[in-house]
Amino acid sequence: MKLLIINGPNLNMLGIREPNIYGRQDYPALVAYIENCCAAIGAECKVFQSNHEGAIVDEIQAAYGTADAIVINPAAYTHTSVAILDALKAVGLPAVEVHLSNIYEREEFRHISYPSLACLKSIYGKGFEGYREAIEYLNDYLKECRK
Ligand code: CA2
Repeated sequence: MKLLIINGPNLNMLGIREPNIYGRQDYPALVAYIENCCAAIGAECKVFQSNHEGAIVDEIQAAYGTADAIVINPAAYTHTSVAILDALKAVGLPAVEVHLSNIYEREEFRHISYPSLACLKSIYGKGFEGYREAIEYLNDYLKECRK
């Protein structure tokens, strides 16, 4: 399985502030965690982070024909981006949305997720562990599809 993992704006700042919401570990620790999860199930992965909506759209489009599935934490774009939703719909790859925090227990503006409309599943409030759950879910899902 070839997985594309996308992290949106400010996730590269993890560990610097708001440890009560996002934890104490930094972004390189998240990347190492994701790579270990993928290695454990024999999956290939590319981890991409950008602070720019268009760059995220470009990366989703580039996954068409090159990746089997997408894990995405669109960060703040979750709550605003129809462009990311449309890109996910356009490529039609199985996708899972992940959030470190429980967006439904936070400010009301975080309760809306546009990309979730193109995702098989949304995982939130589980910290780094949410990425493992997403990776394993997609691995099982693709195995089922290939039967
Ligand atoms: O809980 C999540 O994973 C979020 O996607 C994180 C986003 C937030 O806008 C979403 O509503 C939920 C924020 C990304 C990281 O922001 C930081 C803020 C302060 C310090 C470090 C990172």
